[in-house]
Amino acid sequence: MIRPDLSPEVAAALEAGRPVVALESTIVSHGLPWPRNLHLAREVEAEVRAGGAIPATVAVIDGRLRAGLDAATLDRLARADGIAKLSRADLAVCMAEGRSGATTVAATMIAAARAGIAVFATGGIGGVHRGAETSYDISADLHELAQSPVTVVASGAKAILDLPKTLEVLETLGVPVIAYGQRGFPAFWARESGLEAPLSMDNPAGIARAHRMRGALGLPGGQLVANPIPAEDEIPLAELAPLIETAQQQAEARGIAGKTVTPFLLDRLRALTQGRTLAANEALVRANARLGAAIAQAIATQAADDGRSPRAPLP
Ligand code: PSU
Ligand code: MN
Repeated sequence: MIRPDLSPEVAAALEAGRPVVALESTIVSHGLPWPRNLHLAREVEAEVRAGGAIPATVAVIDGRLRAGLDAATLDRLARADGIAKLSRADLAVCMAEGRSGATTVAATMIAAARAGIAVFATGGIGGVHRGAETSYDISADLHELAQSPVTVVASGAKAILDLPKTLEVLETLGVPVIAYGQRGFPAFWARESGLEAPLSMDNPAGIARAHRMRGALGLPGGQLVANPIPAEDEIPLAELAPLIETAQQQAEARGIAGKTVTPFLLDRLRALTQGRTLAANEALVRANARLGAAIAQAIATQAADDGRSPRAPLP
């Protein structure tokens, strides 16, 4: 099986059983505007390091799946010139054609599982879009959570999605959705969505034990850890709701569909909030990188304690 090319630092950490946190690149290439995207990509890596783990940003570069990128490659991804958005369906074609692309949550999970990286931190996962009952727009991220054995730390799903349907699909797929430190399922820019999360945990060691227990049971798939945005950075849902309506209508009016929907809505909301959603987005990704590092550390410690490999079982 093809595994990602690892940077020397990531390879050494995995070999020694030290904690590693995977990071996605779609948020850099397609989720945030230049040059703040490059700045954030670097900051998030620094945050993982400050949390005691090694960052492994994932992308496809000239046909090679890579985990752990040098500065020049991050720069290239941030400029997003000739960089495709790669989910599960796109990955193999992009690699076979020798092209370059940024990985979504789904594609990053595939790479992490094949590298033996147990934990992945990002902003928000894709989910069930509003109007999915007619558009059928449901992110491949949800199915990936049911297939690849990676614990994903995110701030829930963006309120541009249909959150109740997103939770229902995750339940159907058997994905544990664990709110961190509260009962409620967070809504990305807001700490509360008004929905209760199916599960709630409040320490990294417990989440690490649950991750390892899933592997020990032989269950495929990972877990979603939903970490609410830091209180000082949140934008309450009531404030955002009407703006989301507006952005949604603009997307419909322009016939935006498929994989361009999420980037379009994010960009519209940034404009409609004078950049506040962007600042909030940056803050929550940094916080998730920290929590991801703590969970990766706990998994490494527990694995060392019982003398087993810290690597996530391969699918
Ligand atoms: N969350 C963000 N910015 C993003 C995304 C999520 O704050 O750019 C990306 C992630 O890479 C996620 C993808 O996997 O959007 C989902 O896209 P789709 O709905 O097309 O599957
Ligand atoms: Mn979609």
